[in-house]
Amino acid sequence: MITFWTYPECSPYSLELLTEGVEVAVKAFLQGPLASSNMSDAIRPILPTISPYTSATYTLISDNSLPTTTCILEDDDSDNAIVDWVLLELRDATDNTQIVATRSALLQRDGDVVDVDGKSAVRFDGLSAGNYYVVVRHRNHLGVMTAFTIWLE
Ligand SMILES: [Ca+2]
Repeated sequence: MITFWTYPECSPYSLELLTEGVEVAVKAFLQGPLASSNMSDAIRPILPTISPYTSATYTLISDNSLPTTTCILEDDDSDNAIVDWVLLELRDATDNTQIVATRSALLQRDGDVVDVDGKSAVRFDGLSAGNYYVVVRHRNHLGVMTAFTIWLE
């Protein structure tokens, strides 16, 4: 599978990787910052460039150390401005208590959960296509899990 990572606003480069993995396109809204149809990005200026989800308080299975950039966090792109970090978990299709993979990701004002480039669907490298439960967690909100498995590739 081919993955493109681009950071057009900050540092214009792209990197092509040949890796196996699955992508997750999730939409979520946090009740705290929710205002009408979008969320407030009021805390965006103070968000860290590294994930706040650490192994001290969360079960982290996959590489969780990918940082974003201050440029992405400073980008006031209306509906796509970053609201906060979230933690995505993929769980086993036959036992949803078993976490298969984790990734920190960014939440946009319009609810899109995106990768650390601020735009792309979140990618879990090294996983085979298949059915997974998808969980979205946030440090100040209750986590949510899909009611059924979702086919990811
Ligand atoms: Ca969006």
